[in-house]
Amino acid sequence: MTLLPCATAIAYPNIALIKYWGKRDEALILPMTGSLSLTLDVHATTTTVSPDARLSADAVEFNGTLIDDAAARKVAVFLDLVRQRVGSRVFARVRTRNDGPTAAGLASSASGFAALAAAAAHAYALELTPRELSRLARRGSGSASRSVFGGFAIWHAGQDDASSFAEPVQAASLDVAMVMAVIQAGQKAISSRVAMRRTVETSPFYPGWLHQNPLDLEAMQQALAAGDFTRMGELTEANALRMHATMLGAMPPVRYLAPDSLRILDEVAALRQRGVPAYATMDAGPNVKVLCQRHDALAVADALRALLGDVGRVVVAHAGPGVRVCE
Ligand code: 2P0
Repeated sequence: MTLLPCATAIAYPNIALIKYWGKRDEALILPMTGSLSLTLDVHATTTTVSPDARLSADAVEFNGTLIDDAAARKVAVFLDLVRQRVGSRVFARVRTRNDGPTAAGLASSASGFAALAAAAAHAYALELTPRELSRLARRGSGSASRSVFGGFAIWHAGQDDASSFAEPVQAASLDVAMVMAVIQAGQKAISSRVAMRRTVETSPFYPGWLHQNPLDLEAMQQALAAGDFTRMGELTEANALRMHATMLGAMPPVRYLAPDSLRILDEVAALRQRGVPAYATMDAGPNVKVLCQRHDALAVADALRALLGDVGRVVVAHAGPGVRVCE
């Protein structure tokens, strides 16, 4: 087999409108329920994988610094999956750069593993269809399965490795924006992986989530097909709050939302009162993302900036592309 000298891939984060929270199989990263997201056009991850027969282990560089921690081990375990499939024993140099904050509940693992999957598959000459690439990215991080695709993507829960993949969802319009209020750019206090497990194992509200989430997913698909923005927004905000409610019921409770998160939720409600359709969603961190129509994005961003002052940073994003290999 001829190894290419290196391959670089670029991927973007995605924000789930209908969330993934909880695994059925931790090793294969099979989710309890399906989810649906919007891939963004900001905070890209660019990753280069260079197999090198002289290496005695994978060498992982993150934002210019060689790392040797849990994140580096996750990368090495992921590369093992690729090497097993092509029968290679050659380690690789991995250089990755995040334009946005890392592990702050802003979907850096989604862009990270989507980029790594595409770059590694290319570098080790593993030919994959987009669906197979989505399944591979899922093994690194569940939400990465969705960042393989641009725009709206649905990740089917599936029954097994073969049936759990994401694919694009056709929407009547992509004229939406996601305005992100970054109130904390540092690493989250508890990883989503640990928080999910605790929620599944201890929250008495989790069965309610398992009942409701497929209904929300179905309703969201209908809203997207109909181009019904109001319905999309209502479902987005309700689903996010349902996810946080289920984790608040865990023991010990998992609380990602901070006082500033709630202030933003109030401001989003006030925007709606003033006739601007805007809806909030929050992930595994205190940052709030506001879904609105493209023509309202600057008004929403101005309102959030006025509210936050020096406390945070506001970033306007739109629908972005799927992962691509650049060399
Ligand atoms: C999501 N999140 O649907 C949900 C909503 C956070 C809240 O997917 O354990 O990094 O690597 O599969 O994908 C974040 O969790 O978790 C996430 P793993 P992941 O976007």
